Amino acid sequence: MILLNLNEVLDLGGFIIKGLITKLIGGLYTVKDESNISHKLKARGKFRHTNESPVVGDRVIFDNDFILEILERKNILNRPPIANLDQAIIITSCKEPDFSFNLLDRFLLLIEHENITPIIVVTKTDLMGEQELNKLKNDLKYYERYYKVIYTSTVSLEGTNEFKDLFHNKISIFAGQTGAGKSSLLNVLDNNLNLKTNGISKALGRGKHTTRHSEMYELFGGLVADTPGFSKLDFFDIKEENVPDCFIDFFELSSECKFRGCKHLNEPKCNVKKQLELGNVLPIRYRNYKLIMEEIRDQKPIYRK
Ligand SMILES: Nc1nc2c(ncn2[C@@H]2O[C@H](COP(=O)(O)OP(=O)(O)O)[C@@H](O)[C@H]2O)c(=O)[nH]1
Ligand SMILES: [Mg+2]
Ligand SMILES: [Zn+2]
Repeated sequence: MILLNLNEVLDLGGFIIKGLITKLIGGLYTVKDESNISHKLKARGKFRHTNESPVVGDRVIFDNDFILEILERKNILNRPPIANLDQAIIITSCKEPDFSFNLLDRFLLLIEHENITPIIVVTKTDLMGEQELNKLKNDLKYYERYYKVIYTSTVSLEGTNEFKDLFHNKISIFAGQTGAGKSSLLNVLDNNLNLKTNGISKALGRGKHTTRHSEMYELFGGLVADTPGFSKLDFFDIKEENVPDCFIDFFELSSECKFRGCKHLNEPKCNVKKQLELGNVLPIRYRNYKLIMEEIRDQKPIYRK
């Protein structure tokens, strides 16, 4: 990536300015400059010859027609491609689809691996009976030691006030399974957004291609990207040896493991396994960790261009 000293660039003339990509659709970028004016631009041809095409969230240098340079990225999520994220809002539903700790732990791994702060949102609380919901909340207390957890419903409107202060000056992504309620929640948080939801698009006969392009919306003083839903959560970009530190509860406990680099599987005097036996680690969390470690060990490399 070519890094430019912005002051030098601005000295070159008045036509070159700095902005943030907020939308990409069919090769056409929307870039907002520092006065919040939108520009419709294409990427300069040279990006085609590198693997570094500009993506939504990139801060870029541009002229009247083209994006010229990408400024240094803080991080990048590959699928969907979004750069410079401050936080990821993991949307998981109580029902339809059923709550899954496995899915939650998979999302947490992917997000922690990119050094993005996760926030856990449990949607559709109206669809779960009181007893079942209380049990779920009790299990999720374990996660609350490390992460913010919010319970919401677009029907009862539970929890929707808790979002007001979350987005200010931040770039956030709504991540979660298709149908978990991402777009619906965004619509409730800001009725001007009018995002398509599954229910509505089905009624229009458009099937499930609800959120195709990448776009960020202004919400409570920040920018939020809705995503098409990750139906395939794979770990091809993650190395087995990096997984233990991405489980932040295990990372905290690992200072008391006998071996440095302990994978918390078969090593003797492992503090994670000890705390699991003592009931201080959520069993389903450890089970998911083992499944993910096995999956990453067994996965075949895939070939990308
Ligand atoms: N009962 C109930 N249904 C919801 C809630 N949130 C979303 N839904 C429904 O769940 C379906 C999928 O929602 P959508 O926002 O499109 O999910 P997305 O794919 O994650 O964006 C739609 O039919 C919504 O009406 C909720 O809080 N309660
Ligand atoms: Mg959606
Ligand atoms: Zn260990």
